Amino acid sequence: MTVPDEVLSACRRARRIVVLTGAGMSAESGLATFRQPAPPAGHGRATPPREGLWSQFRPEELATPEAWRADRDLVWAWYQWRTRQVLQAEPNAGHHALARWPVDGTIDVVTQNVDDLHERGGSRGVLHLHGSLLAPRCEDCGAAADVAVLDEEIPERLPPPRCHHCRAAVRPGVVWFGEAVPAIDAAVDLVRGAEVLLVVGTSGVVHPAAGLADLALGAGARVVEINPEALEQEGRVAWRITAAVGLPELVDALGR
Ligand code: BV8
Ligand code: ZN
Repeated sequence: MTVPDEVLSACRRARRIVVLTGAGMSAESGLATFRQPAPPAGHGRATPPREGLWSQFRPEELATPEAWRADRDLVWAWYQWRTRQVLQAEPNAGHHALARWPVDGTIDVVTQNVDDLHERGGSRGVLHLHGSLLAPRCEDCGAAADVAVLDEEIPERLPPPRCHHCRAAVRPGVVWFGEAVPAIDAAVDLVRGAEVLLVVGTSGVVHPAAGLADLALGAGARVVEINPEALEQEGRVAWRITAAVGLPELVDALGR
């Protein structure tokens, strides 16, 4: 599968490129996406989907302040289980490709993901729109908390640790549904200055992140959807390929 000419020529000409990634970026590292069944065959998950209590919930039901206030032990255990999955996963060829982009100073990574695979794949200055599993913080004073993840099976309920400063509960360092997205203004500035927006592995359901592609189109940028699924989004170049196959091909072609 070769890189479509219009993708290659747009990336060759661009002075600034923003890459907006979603859960599909980490699918080939074995991490489950949000709205999809298991990753494509051959990309086995790090661990099978959780049976038992959590399988009765959709992520949107647990990833909210209401769920946290209603049952901190359930929500904390779910996030610890997800964090353990991330720590057991490795960056894939797509993460590594973005870190070796062949033209200096033209690429900024903005991710919806809460894993650290872009950083472990070598990217610097990654903008996390939805926070990070690796940055738990106090729910009251906001102090960063240093939390060791259990290295055995995570129970279905686990009381969150207490803040060293004020003794309130430590919460996951992510942005929940219904919470503001502090990094969105920085992401808007980056997208406004880009000639190309590569949208990799996102279903474009979650706002305000999903609005960045329309913002880019409105600013005259070329928007490329890198996704094995046909999303049929107006005005965008659809490159039906997975992240770990397409991004290395693009970076290799740009470097030739
Ligand atoms: C806010 C952290 C206001 C937590 C996450 C109705 C309409 C529009 C919007 C709303 C609405 N009702 C409510 C809203 C707002 C809401 C929202 O958008 N809801 C959606 C569900 C409709 N948004 C919010 O609440 C946001 N905040 O609006 O605040 C405000 C303002 C001021 C003051 C107070 C409040 C906050 C949203 C952040 C939520 N947090 N994550 C956690 O992770 O637990 S979002 C969560 O979804 C993840 O971060 C994830 O990244 C994100 C988006 O999902 P995707 O990444 O797209 O993943 P998905 O599975 O959907 O798709 C994967 C894609 O990959 C697929 O297309 C697949 O084909 C593709 N793929 C698969 N394999 C591969 C691949 N692609 C490439 N390669 C592969 N191998
Ligand atoms: Zn505190």
